[in-house]
Amino acid sequence: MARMTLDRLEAIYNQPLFDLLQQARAVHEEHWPRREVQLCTLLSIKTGGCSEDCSYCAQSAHHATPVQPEPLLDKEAVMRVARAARDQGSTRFCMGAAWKGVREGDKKFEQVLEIVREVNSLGLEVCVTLGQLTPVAAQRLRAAGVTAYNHNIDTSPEFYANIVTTHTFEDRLQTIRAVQDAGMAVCCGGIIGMGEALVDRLRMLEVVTGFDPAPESLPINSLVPIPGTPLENLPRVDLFEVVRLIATARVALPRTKIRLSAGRENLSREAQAMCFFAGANSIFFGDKLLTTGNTAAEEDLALLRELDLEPQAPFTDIQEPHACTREAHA
Ligand code: SAM
Ligand code: DTB
Ligand code: SF4
Repeated sequence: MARMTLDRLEAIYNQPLFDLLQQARAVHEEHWPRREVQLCTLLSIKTGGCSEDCSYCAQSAHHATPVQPEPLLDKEAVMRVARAARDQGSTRFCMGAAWKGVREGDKKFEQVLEIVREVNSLGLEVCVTLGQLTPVAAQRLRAAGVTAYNHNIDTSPEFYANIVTTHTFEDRLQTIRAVQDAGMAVCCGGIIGMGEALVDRLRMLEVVTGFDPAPESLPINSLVPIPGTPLENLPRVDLFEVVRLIATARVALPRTKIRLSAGRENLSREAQAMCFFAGANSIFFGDKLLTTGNTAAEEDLALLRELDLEPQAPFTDIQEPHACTREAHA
């Protein structure tokens, strides 16, 4: 699908809510198994002490947050979590590191490659988010078995400098291009509730709809205000704004998995049901995100049961990574 213009996105978003929901639901049912939700486990493999000043982030060294920096986890520690994730029903394992970026040859990067190879053997989709990548680093991650690389644009190009000054929006796009050129799927979304306007949220979607291929997944995070960050006192995003954005994303990106991400802990069961109806088909599963809490796993499973939804079944054949190819999205 071609890039959607801002005008078009506004027209979709601003429909009467039930019209928007009906449109999104129809698109969803055309492209996805109607009851399936992917469970993804998230693990911070290297926490805190990050050189970047992202104003929402608990892990930035620029803000005095409750997070204590920790070194890169060793492979066995990661594998224990990954095996438990698989046994609990997750089909995707996402590892995050609080780095500005990585390049080939770095000792830490080699350690991450080793971890990826091993996690890959478990039959899970493997996603990593390590900051900026060089083209060669991207190729090496792909060769090690990474399915998808998460690199969010987070907001509109216009608003970006209000939340980060240590790198640019264009830097983010450059890494995303390196990921695509290496043949990995792109996981790219953003955060709402950072003081941006509706137009920034839709401009973010506009940029993402212009990716070729379309992103394989789009995380929608609601800001989790972190004490000590410049955004610590911002109010919670209104549920209907979250739902409208999910529905608009579903219409604009029919084949992209939409992941209801940070901030889910603050959503009631009814609110989450609306998000699933609007097109969200993936969640982070497990009691912790990177540094903040998440809904308890048993609560999530109980909610899915009550809504007659099902966790995505384990893959029986993961030989081919689920990366989108340019052809598949032509
Ligand atoms: N350092 C890497 C990077 O910047 O891409 C990876 C880790 S970063 C924590 C991954 C994403 O988590 C961010 O792009 C942002 O969308 C989301 N995130 C981080 N802190 C958040 C918060 N307090 N509330 C909501 N989303 C958050
Ligand atoms: C994404 O978009 N959200 C996840 C994942 N990608 C890496 C991270 C959410 C982090 C929430 C704040 C925290 O736990 O520090
Ligand atoms: Fe946080 Fe990633 Fe920004 Fe570092 S680059 S401060 S880990 S969001």
